Amino acid sequence: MALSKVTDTFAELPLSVKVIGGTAVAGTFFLTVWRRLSVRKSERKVYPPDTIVICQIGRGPHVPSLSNFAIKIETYLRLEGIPYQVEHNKFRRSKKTGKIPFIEYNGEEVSDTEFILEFLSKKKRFDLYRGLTSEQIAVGRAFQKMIEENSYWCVLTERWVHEKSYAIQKAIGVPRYLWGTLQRQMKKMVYVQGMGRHTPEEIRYIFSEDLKALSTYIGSKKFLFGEEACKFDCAIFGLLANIYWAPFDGLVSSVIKEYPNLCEYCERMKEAFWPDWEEMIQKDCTR
Ligand SMILES: N[C@@H](CCC(=O)N[C@@H](CS)C(=O)NCC(=O)O)C(=O)O
Repeated sequence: MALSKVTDTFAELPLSVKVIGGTAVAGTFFLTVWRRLSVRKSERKVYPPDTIVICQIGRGPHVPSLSNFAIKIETYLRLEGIPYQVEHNKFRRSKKTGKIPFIEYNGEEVSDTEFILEFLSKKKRFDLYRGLTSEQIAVGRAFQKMIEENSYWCVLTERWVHEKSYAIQKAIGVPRYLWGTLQRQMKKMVYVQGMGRHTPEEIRYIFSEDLKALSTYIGSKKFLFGEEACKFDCAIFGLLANIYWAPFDGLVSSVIKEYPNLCEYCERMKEAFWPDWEEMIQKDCTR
C-alpha cells in the first residue's frame, strides 16, 4: 500500500524533477562505489614501524598537492627534518572525519592537520612553537585561522563552484561522470559555510582584505616572524602556493599578483623546503 503510494507520487512528478533526482541518486551511487574501490587499492601497502604515512590526493599539477592542508603537513615535517611517506589516493578519506589529509602511524589514524602535528610532536619529540614568544604564537594563530577558515573558503568556492570548477576536477582526475555530483556537494557545503552566498566579486574582495593584512604584516621580513620559518608559515604557504602556482585562471587567486612580497615569500618557502619541487609537481610522482 505504502509502496504504491510512493510509486504513484513519483509517477506524478514533472519529468525534469525525475531526471535531476535520478542523476543525483546515480551520481551518489557511483561516487560511493568509486571511493570504496580507491580505499581497497591503497590498503595493501605495509610500512616499517614508526613510519609517518601521509594519506592525501595525488601530486600536482603545478603544486605538490592541490590541498593546502597536505602541503602544510609536508612542509612542516620538512622544516623539522622528519622523514615521512606519502600515500596518494584521490578519494580515500579519514574514517573519523571524512577529510584529507590524515596520517597513519603504527596502525593508528590521526586526522586534522592540527591534531596530526600535536600527535607527531609528542611521538617525535619536537616543539611546535620553538623560538616563538607567546605574543607571536597568538598572532600566528590568528593569521593561520584567517587563512584556513576564511581565505581557504574563498579559494574553495572559486575552484569548486564558480564557472571554472571542472578544471580542478579534471586536474585531480575525477571521472567526468562525477563532476556534476561533486560540484553539487561542494555547492551545498560552501552555502552552509556561508562563503557560497557571495558573488565572485564579493569573494575576491574578502580574499583581498586577507592578503592585504598578511602582506602588511610580513612586509620585508623573510618569513612571518623574521629569519626563521615556523609552523604558521607552513599553513600560510599551503594556501599561497596553491593560488600562486595553481590559480586555474581564477579571479580570486589572481589577487596574489598584487602583492609582490607574498609572491617572493612563496618562492622563498619553496626554495627552503622543497628542493625537489619539480619532481613533486608531476602527476605520476609516487613520493
Ligand atoms: N581542519 C582540517 C581541514 C581539512 C580539509 O578541509 N580538507 C579538505 C581538502 S583540502 C577536505 O577533506 N575536503 C573534503 C570534504 O570536506 O569533504 C585540517 O586541518 O586537516
